[in-house]
Amino acid sequence: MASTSPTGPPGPIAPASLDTASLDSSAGVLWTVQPTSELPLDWAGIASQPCPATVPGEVHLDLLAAGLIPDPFDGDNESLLAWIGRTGWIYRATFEWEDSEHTRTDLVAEGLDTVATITLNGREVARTENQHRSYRFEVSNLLVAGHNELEVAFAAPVLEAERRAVETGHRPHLFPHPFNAIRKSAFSYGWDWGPDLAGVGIWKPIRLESWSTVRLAGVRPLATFDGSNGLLEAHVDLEWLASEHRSGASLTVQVAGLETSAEVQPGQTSALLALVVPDAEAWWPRGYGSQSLYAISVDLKVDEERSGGWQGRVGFRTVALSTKPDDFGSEFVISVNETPIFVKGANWSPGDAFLTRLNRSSYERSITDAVEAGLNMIRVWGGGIYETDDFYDVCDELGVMVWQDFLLACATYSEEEPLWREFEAEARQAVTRLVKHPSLTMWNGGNENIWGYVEWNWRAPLAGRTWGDGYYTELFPTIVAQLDPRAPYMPGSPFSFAKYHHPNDHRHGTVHVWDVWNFVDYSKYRDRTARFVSEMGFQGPPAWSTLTSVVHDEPMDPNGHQMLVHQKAIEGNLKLERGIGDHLPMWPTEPEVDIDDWHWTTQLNQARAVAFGIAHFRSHYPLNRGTVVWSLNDNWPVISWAAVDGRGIRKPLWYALRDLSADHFMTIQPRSEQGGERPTLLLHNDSATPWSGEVMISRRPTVVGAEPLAQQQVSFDLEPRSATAIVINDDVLSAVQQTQEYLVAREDSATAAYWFFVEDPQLQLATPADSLEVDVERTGSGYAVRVSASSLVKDVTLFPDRLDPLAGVDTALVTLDAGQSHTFEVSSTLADLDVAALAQKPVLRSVNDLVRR
Ligand code: BMA
Repeated sequence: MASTSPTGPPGPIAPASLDTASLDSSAGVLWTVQPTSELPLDWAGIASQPCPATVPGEVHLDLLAAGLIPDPFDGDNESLLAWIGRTGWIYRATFEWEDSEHTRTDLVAEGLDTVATITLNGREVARTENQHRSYRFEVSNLLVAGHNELEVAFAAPVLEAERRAVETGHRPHLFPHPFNAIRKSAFSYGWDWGPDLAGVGIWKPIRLESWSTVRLAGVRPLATFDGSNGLLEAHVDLEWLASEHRSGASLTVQVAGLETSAEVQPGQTSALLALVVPDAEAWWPRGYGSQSLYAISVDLKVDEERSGGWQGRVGFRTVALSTKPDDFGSEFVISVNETPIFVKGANWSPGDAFLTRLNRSSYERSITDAVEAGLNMIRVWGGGIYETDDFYDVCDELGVMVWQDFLLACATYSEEEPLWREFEAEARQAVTRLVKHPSLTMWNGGNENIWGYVEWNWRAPLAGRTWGDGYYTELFPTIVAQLDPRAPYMPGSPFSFAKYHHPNDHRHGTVHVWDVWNFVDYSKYRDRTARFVSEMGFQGPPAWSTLTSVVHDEPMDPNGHQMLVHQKAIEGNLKLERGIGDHLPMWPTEPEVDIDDWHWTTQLNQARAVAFGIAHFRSHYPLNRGTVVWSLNDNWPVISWAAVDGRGIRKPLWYALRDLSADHFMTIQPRSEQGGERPTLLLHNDSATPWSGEVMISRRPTVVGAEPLAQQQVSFDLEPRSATAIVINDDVLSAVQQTQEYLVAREDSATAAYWFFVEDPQLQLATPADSLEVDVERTGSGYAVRVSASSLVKDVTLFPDRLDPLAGVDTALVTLDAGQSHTFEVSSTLADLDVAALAQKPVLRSVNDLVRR
């Protein structure tokens, strides 16, 4: 059997003198996949034979492409197809090989999912057991001139996880499958938003690499910034062929037109080349400066002949994380280039249950969703994967900071072998591969594992067995300190950074706020002034067109069978209902409950709940330094916490996030004063320039009359990155009829802030027929829908996807005072969209159409 290479992943290394033969399908190699275990009777006749396969790819997608299985996302096909994860599969390919001029040939597999036995020409090459690693095996002596046969046999992923869980001893985890016993992404076994479709596949490129004498085995460029100069340290790893290293080699690094070289001795396996780039432009997160990126290349020469090369990109910047104690607890302040950043972030899980469908353009779309919502950070959550370089490239270019979890989530983990060595190997590879990305700002030990250990009754069933602490406090910090010393590391999320404090104590470090959603009303967000929220969120259904593309219950019902297949949270739809609480009229059209009202109300309530929380947290800036909402995206069509649904349609929550992330932000929040609480206007200027202006605070009638009942004009002058509170005058605050009056604060550059004295079910609102005029016009790119209000209309939102699933709209949740109007720009390529339908329910919605009087 060949041995693994001592050094890291193959990475983007494309040496000139190295012969590379891709074994991917795109290179013309024909692959098949076939079960190796007995299939359930229903499927034996259908899927037992070899089926054409795609590499990189996944077995579900191969069976789907061959027409052997239905779409796993549709209806209840998820459970129909559960046998795929209980089946072993073998991928086979034949390829032609001509003897290479080089001494050595390696088989390089960038990703195998997961427990695999690789065989070449009938002889075992290696066994692997980690989806998150890449592999290199010498196969020089196994290859033959002419016809070669390569096989990769995968163990059934569900059975293999179960078998390993028994072997390692019971380790508590959330959700049914013991994903914590195997190094395969946790979400693939199903999550509270994701389907249980664990499969297998050669999920990343696979190839043969032939080389002689010496090989560039890894390049780890560490780039920092000293205030004016860029500092580059290129750590280079080399692999030598023992028989051939009689002469040395030379290495050259180039960046920004500068160059440095070093001679390396025969057999020398590492080298460090450093360069200073004078007056470099720093890389900044968006909103703080530009995203300057510098091309870097590394060349390896032996006897004056180029023998290898590496190209990449770096950005010069520093990152620091302060968790120092203060009068309120422990702060959590991230600084880039010594500038504290206010974080407006979203959690990220893989964008498709089938990872190999993701590519640079799908990443661009999703990260653009974050950027256009005004976000500046994405947290790559520990139940997913280390994303491809495309993902981090896009973040580098768009200035989105990445908080990267190591891949552990919601579970305890064995610290014994084989897991310890697998974690070590995958973490080393991940840090080595990702270190070049300036967007990669922080490393985090894992998701909710420390919190779970402390609070979720895991200790008794663990019976003293290891639970993962060694990874968070020993292994990962050591690896980050060695390989990416310029990036902060934290042991977990949530985490308190304070001895003897509960890891989810909101006064210290990071907090995950999950009592709201699971147990209590969203008004409880105001019970804490968290220092930094790394998770909080609320569910809502996907767009109607997305939902009905996979749920075909007749009639559509929140508790229909297929609907519940697409709702994975424990008692999810009950929590949706409970979460509406007193905030919105509950199912207004009783007794004929209307699924359209359910859909609008639950989507609206999702946006409202999250907005309520984030506005509160942000109003406590600078005590609070940011919120990372759960979550940005979905991996299939599902009722979930995501702001953008599984078909890429922005839910109302997305539009709310955009308002909440604006540089100029206003909110009215209760602030205590003697004897009670007083609505107070808070302004936060999260921009690099001063914000001066005038804000008009008015008390207005909801229905009768268009004139303000009281007004207060205030001038303000806010420094960059600063906040202020404006006391609202008594006469403005004192509503005569709380059910018929409200406050609104308006300023030219900010979204208006509102204060209602009662919840919507008590609020007097005119019906849309009595309050809203709608005009629709065809435009070059679709339709303009102009709405004009004659009295208060709350949260006007358009759902053009109901008429054209590919349609989009620029704005949502627009509240209009009497006399105001707004134009929605609908993008649609359909020339014959039903224009009348655009102007009414269920496409055009508002709170007013939920209130019946
Ligand atoms: C947290 C996350 C995820 C989960 C979410 C919603 O626990 O870390 O595991 O999907 O809450 O329940």
